[in-house]
Amino acid sequence: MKRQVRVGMVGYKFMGKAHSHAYRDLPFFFEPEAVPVLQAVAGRDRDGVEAAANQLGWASTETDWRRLIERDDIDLIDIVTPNHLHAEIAIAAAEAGKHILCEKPLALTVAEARRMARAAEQAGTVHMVCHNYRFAPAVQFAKKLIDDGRLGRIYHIRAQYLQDWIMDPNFPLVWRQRKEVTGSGALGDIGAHILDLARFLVGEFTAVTGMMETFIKERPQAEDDVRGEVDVDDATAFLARFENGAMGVFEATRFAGGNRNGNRFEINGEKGSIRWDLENMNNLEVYLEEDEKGMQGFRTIHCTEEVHPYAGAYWPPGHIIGYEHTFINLFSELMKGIAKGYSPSPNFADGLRNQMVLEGVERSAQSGGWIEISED
Ligand code: SOE
Repeated sequence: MKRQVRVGMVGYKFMGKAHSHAYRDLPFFFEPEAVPVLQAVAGRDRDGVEAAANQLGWASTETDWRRLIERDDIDLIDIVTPNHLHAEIAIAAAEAGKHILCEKPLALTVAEARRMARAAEQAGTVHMVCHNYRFAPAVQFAKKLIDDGRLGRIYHIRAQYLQDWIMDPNFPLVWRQRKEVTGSGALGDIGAHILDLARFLVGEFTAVTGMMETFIKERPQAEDDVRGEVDVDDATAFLARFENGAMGVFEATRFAGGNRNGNRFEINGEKGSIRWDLENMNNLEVYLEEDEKGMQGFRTIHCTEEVHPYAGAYWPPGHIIGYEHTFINLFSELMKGIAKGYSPSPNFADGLRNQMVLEGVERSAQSGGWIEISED
């Protein structure tokens, strides 16, 4: 009998559905060394969490997440709540000896992230942050090309995460729009993703300088129509320096009309360049200086072959996969880590480094200067 990992998930909305789907479909495509079991899902609203459990396939429900921490039939706590609850739940889970998967960004602040990372390390349990986009086969293949030296010295990364879901001034102050719940707006919610991709593909940040903007200053409250102040950024743009001397240009906004989920990057090196776009996620655009003069240009690599990481677990070449499969791929690594006793990257140490860059951009936007991102 394969080892089972009994999951207790806190939350059940958008990420709750993506995570539930990934746990359930993982064994279709991978021979996981540890098999996830949808043991319990927790949510404050009894009717809501019971309906979610029925739809998503969870064996039991709790209306207080603390019960999941107390239960000895739960091995892994999966945190898919709004950001302000991440630290309390993760630290309690670590202290109870549970493994932990936490949605991004890890925390509201560097101080919280540091406490979470320390608690997880002291517990000796497995911990990961759900930066799912690293696990698109094309992104993994980009990492292989870079690590194999195919691009040579890296000069540039320019990354954007463009959305447009709150351009209506009457869109209410949902939790992703309230600093006390989310920490920051576009910066921490979607900027965190492109920061993680930059750390994965280029390396560690050493300094940032940036700006943040809130275009619409007041919105209706989610529970009534009284307008409240918006205290988070609608958009951010910043520059970065990396340990390896590369330069970074980043932009994250929820006001790029027409871009529903435009998570994209281009990396330029001495020997070539690569480009990736989530909205075309199976493809990697590759340019190589070594190509014959007159025949040079970006070529499209369809990352659906055995040679492309994770792609071979799904369908024959050319049968593409989607957003939800990035979670399955990440979860295959999580199950491997739990079976073998290590925390695969991105783990809480990565989450802390990510939080340090986020906070650096916020401090720079206030001070106007460059902020050093030092070793923790
Ligand atoms: C924002 O709307 C959001 O849901 C992010 O919170 C997710 O992390 C991103 O993957 C999609 O957009």
